[in-house]
Amino acid sequence: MELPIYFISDVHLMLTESSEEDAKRQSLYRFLNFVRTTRGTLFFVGDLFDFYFEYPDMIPKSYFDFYNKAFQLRKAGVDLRFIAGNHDYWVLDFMKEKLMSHTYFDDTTFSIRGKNFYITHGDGLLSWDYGYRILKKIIRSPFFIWCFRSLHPTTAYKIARKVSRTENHPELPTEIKNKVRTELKKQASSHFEKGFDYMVCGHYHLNELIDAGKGKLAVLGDWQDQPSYAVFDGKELTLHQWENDD
Ligand SMILES: [Mn+2]
Repeated sequence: MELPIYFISDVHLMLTESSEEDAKRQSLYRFLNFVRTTRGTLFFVGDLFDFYFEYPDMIPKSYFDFYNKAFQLRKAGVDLRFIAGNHDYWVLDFMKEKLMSHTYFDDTTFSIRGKNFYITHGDGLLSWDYGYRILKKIIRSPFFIWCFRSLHPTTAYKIARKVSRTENHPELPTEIKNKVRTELKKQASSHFEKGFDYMVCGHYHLNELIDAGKGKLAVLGDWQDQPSYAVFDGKELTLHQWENDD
């Protein structure tokens, strides 16, 4: 794996056009241009798309400009890695082989320059999230996927637009944020006890780099209104606000 290693998550590229979406994409593409100049590796740590469900012969057209941009990066030698999130788990060969160099359907780990990384999208991690873990099993099951794939794509995407609208998700209240942070720290500490130095996760949109005992936990932000990225330069993992502190 080539350095530097970048991590972004929860971009939630939308199926529907809007001025906010356009601004977000332009900001993302400026970031991708920047990554293109440094080369290295870029991890999309889940929920890159607000909804992505690929068919054997079809891909969603709303993301055409992103595909184009990502393809340019790959051609320029950037190693693109995709961790499937709860909004974009349903990828087939277009995403896995044409666009990304690696796709992960579960948590992944790697070691580089003596540092051990634990990477996860993070959905279903919270101890009280029982209902969600059951739902996760269902919507990732081959039978559910087979049923959904049997729907006409227009119908399938109509349902998905209703279910996965992230723009309506309010920011978490401070009290819940604190509870989530404490729980994630606990999870991270147990990984650090096993010898990991860094844990990177998405999903919770906290946009924070947290010291948790022997290691550091990056809970990435989203790209709705606080674009940020984490980067490992070979020495340490840092978190940056894109176009704010760069
Ligand atoms: Mn998520």
